[in-house]
Amino acid sequence: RTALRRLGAIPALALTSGFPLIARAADYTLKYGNNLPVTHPLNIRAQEAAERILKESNGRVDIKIFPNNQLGGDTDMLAQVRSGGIDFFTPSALVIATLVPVAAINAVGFAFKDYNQVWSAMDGALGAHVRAAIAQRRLYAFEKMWDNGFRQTTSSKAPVNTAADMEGLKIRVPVSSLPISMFKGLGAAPASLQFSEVYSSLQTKVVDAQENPLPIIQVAKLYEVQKYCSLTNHIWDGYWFIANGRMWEGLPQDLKTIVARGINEAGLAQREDIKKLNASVQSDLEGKGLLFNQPSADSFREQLRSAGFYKEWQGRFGNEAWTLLEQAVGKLA
Ligand code: X2X
Repeated sequence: RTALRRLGAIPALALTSGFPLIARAADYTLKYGNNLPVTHPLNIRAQEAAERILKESNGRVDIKIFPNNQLGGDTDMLAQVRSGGIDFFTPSALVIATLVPVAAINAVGFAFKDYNQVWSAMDGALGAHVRAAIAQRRLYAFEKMWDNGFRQTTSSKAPVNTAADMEGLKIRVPVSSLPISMFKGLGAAPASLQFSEVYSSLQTKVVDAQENPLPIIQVAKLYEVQKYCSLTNHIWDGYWFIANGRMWEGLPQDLKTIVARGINEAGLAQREDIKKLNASVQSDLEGKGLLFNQPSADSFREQLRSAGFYKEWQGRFGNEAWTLLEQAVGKLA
């Protein structure tokens, strides 16, 4: 990576050949891929972080962002960040759980009551437990998780008011076993699809429903192909900002400090952006024609309990992780 710059090849060529002096190449040109439209706060704050890191490193670290599934869907990007084809990726907890199963623990249905519970768990012992499991796969997870949000249910068919309304619902969920298990437990007919396929699969009625936080429903324009939005708040979901382990270990300590500070502080700002958006996004989406309803969590929780969902996932996550979750949110089953 640094060979050209050490030889001084680029500036010399630029001067002697009469071309205008070009900026010298960074020591580390790093690729970051994600699955969200450029207008989502995750991309806006990541862009700011990249600019700050370029400046604070005096041009040595240049992070290039590839948003909106430009480099492939989540499954592809997860493979690429493992192989080193890309340097950074922000998988949702549901997505990285295909590699690190315990990472789905924050997505247990109806576990978190509010953001105070979420951030004290994810910035505390539960988040540390998950980060350690991610590190075992030779990926580095930055300390501060970024917010996706509480997931809500949209449909082109009918509002969902109680668990009974889930019966037979053809609903898209991320490619991840926890939401499949959960929606089956609720009696729905879930289908796993990459996020890059969601808009078209709703448009062509491959599925009738999907579930995502309101800011995503807004920036991905899902209101164009959905009629009802039920505020089920069934899963809290966040993004782990991860780096390829070999790349991260090879970065000099001073640059690690600059990059980690830039990314973690941008993550904290991004959480605030989502919080502010949450206050206004519903009325924006109502203006675009989406019809809202606010179900109570009771019938869903009851149905999941009797379907054995909590017991099953307690077994799959193991008692250590489950205890950390229950310490944050109270007894689940
Ligand atoms: O795929 C989704 O639904 C999304 C965008 O929320 C995730 O990244 C899991």
